[in-house]
Amino acid sequence: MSNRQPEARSRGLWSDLVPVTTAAPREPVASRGNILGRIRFTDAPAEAALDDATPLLTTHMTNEHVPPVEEIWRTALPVRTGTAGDAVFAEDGEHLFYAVRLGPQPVYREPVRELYENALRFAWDHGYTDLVRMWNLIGGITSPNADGLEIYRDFCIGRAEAFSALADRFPQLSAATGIGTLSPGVDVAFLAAKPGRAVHLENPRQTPAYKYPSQYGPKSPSFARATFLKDTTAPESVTGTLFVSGTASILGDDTVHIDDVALQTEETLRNIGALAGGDNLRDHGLDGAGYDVKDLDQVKVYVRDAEDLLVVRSICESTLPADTDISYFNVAVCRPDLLVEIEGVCR
Ligand code: 3EB
Repeated sequence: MSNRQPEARSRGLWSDLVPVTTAAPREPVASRGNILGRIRFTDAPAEAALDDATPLLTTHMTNEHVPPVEEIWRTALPVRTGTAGDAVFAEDGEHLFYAVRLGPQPVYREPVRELYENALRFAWDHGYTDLVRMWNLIGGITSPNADGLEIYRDFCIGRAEAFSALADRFPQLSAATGIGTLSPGVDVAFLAAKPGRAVHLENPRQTPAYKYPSQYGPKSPSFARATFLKDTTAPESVTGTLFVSGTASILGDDTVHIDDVALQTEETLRNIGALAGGDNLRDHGLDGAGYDVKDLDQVKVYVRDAEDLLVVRSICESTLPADTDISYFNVAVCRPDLLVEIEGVCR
């Protein structure tokens, strides 16, 4: 459990990854605050629901190889929660957490378009006009849908259609994760903020995902490589939180180090270092900010093959400080040749 978070934040958002136990988790002092939303990574999916009066998304992402964990997003501000159709949400006047589960579908395109349009309209209508972080947890991600199209590609079409329908309101894409789960269906959660604090970043080592060539699917994935959320809207402010998207062993648009999980893990960590480094932040107008890969915390590491868990873990543990909060998952990645994907948060 990381102790690196300051105790009080006036406008920030922070998260913890805590083990799921039958007893209520003991909360570290640094984690006091109000819960905005939770994502429970466990052994079966469930409808998004208000649980203990807070939004809870439950996704099937643990098996016998990894323990269940809960990601808890907190804020210092008072929170209002509610439901919107099948979705659950919480807002604190500065940030919105929204989560919804879409059950198994023969073809995902149309229901995903509808889910994303509803979600984006909800955020807009409540004044949370800047997307900050999206998670797309996709069952059977590299398996075919009822038409024979890979489910990730099918999903990407519906998501792209929603962003295109709402392009006047959401012209910018935020940090995201697109990753496999262990049950059919799609679990979506996102964080959004009031206008003026979010800056979206690309990676100098990677082609922007929205410009991927069509060999990876009829519609390119709709996400940025990272989003920096400034602590305040003051223009001179360069303090904030960097939300690092799911990052893989991709250079340009090519998967590199096919069949070599150790090299894929090291390349992924180099990609994160280049993305979060001071040069890249300066290139995106964030002068004075910048991180090292060692600053990555609340890390989620997705490993396709269970037999690779040990080697990935040993590389992550030797690269990141001992007090880093890291959780591992044994799930498929969105390209069959990607063996590992890593995401996290830098402050
Ligand atoms: C990649 O770089 C790896 O579709 O939302 C990473 C992060 C990936 C987000 C998404 C996909 C997504 O293309 C896959």
